[in-house]
Amino acid sequence: MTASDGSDTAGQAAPAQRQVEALVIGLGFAGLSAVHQLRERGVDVHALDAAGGPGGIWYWNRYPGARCDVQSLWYSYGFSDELQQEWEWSEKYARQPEILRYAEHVTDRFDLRRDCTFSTRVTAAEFDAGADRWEVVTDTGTRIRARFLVTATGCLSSSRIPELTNADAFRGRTFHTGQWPHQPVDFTGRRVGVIGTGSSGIQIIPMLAAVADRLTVFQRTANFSIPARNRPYTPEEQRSVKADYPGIRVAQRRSHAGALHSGTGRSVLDVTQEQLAIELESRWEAGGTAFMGSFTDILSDDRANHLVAEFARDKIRRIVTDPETAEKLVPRGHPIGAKRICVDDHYFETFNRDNVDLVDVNAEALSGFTENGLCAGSREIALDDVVFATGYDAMTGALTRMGIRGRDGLSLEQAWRAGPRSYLGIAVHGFPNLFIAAGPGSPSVMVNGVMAGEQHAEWIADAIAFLGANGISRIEARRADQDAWVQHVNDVAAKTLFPKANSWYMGANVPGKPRVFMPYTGGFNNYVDTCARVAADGYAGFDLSAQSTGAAAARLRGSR
Ligand code: NA7
Repeated sequence: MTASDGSDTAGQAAPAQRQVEALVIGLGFAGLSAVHQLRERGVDVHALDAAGGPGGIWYWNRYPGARCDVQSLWYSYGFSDELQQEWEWSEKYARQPEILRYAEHVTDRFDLRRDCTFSTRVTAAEFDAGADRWEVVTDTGTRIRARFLVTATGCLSSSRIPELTNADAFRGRTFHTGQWPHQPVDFTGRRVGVIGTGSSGIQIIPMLAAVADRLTVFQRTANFSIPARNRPYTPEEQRSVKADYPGIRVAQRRSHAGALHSGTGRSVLDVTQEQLAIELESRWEAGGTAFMGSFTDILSDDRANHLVAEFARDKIRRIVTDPETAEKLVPRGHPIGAKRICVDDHYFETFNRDNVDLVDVNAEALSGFTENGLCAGSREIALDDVVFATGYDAMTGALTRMGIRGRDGLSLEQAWRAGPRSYLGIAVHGFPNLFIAAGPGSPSVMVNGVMAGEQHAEWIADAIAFLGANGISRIEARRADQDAWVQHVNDVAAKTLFPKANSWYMGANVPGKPRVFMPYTGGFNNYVDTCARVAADGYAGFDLSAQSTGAAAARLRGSR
């Protein structure tokens, strides 16, 4: 087991046979928070993670240039005022090592490690309907029986490497951004290829270009990206946020995406061309995703979106000096923001370097490896290293690969064959006592990830504590309420431009994956309210029962 500094990390060895009230799978921000919240409520909890330490996505994504695109002072936990007061973020958009240090700090500060087992992957989880318990098996041979299963396996944790022929023949090195080695990798003087121009590609490409002899970028879809304009936080900025942190956390939960960007509150179509240009220019200069929050209808009106997209396209044409390369880099065919907007540090400028080439794989298809590199169209491109920045089987991949079987032997993979269906993104009909943190059907990837994870962890911990206190051994989402929620998720997505792009939000990046828009776009604020209402109504939309007679549940419902 290796930590960010290369040293071993300690966690508890999971006993070969164990029984707990709640088993948490995954120790990224949602899982860490779930362990803490459950423990605070007196629930006997244990947690597992396939990684050698905590941090989830920030444990795995150690590639050069990896950093967050949400402001650090917002991308952090609010459950402990001492924690948020004592932790100092160095930069507006923290780098991966700093975020990983934060995750490790939280793990140690709240003594979570004693309930965590690392380097252990769940290979099967079956619901024992006779006992109202999950029977979980891991790759280390451990078996754990748990009343409640809490998956916190991340939306972007199941990495994808496209099938390219002859991969075994390649004599160079290959990497995936989401499975980066723990020790620094030296690319100095090498011929490097990067496949993929999503957020990860856009972050790593400038870093590699600075050291490689030649960098060849293989692009399938040109992406919109806003300059990050990252910088150190000033002591004054830190002080002013810390002085009002509790208020800021409330405001984050009252916001659409868990961030506090203020927009103009106006439609793109209600302002003059000049006003539009001034507003977008100032946001482009300020940097970051606040650009997308400038007007109310960028993600809901085609005409509004087109005007903003044209502004961003024009920027690319101005930055990139070779017109042919610029045209290749200009995104077409999807609305700006409908694929996740990227935030960069001199990405487009990188293509002005003499040592950088851009290959459009639509024009020159990537057919496979040779001993010496990659074949694109009719040519062989000699490479020493190939970096896959090719993304993830997002949102469902980690869940459907875990061998989860609910009531009547139904596998989650089967249940979601036509696309994920859930109640609130938290629970699935047919899978009693399973809680999913940041699941499909919840705001998850549309929201500041720490906030989304923390809110789910709290809600799930409250639910489990409530069930325990009331002698309820089984909770299951009702089919009708799940259907209504799925319909609502689809309805709100249909009012946006998101479904118009072939994005990983839609499952479009994985061949054969059903095209379903997976996250909830109705706003974090509305979602938080809905979850609170469901809990206040005695977990409306769920069937609750006690193992032996159901009497406890009947008593409980009667008392409300
Ligand atoms: P993304 O955003 O899924 O990007 C993956 C990129 O890889 C994207 O440009 C893909 O093109 C490209 N890709 C995938 N498969 C291929 C093949 N077979 N050939 C060529 N190019 C390919 O993943 P990231 O890791 O960058 O970002 C994921 C999220 O992590 C990000 O949104 C942040 O939230 C953090 P495509 O667009 O599918 O045509």
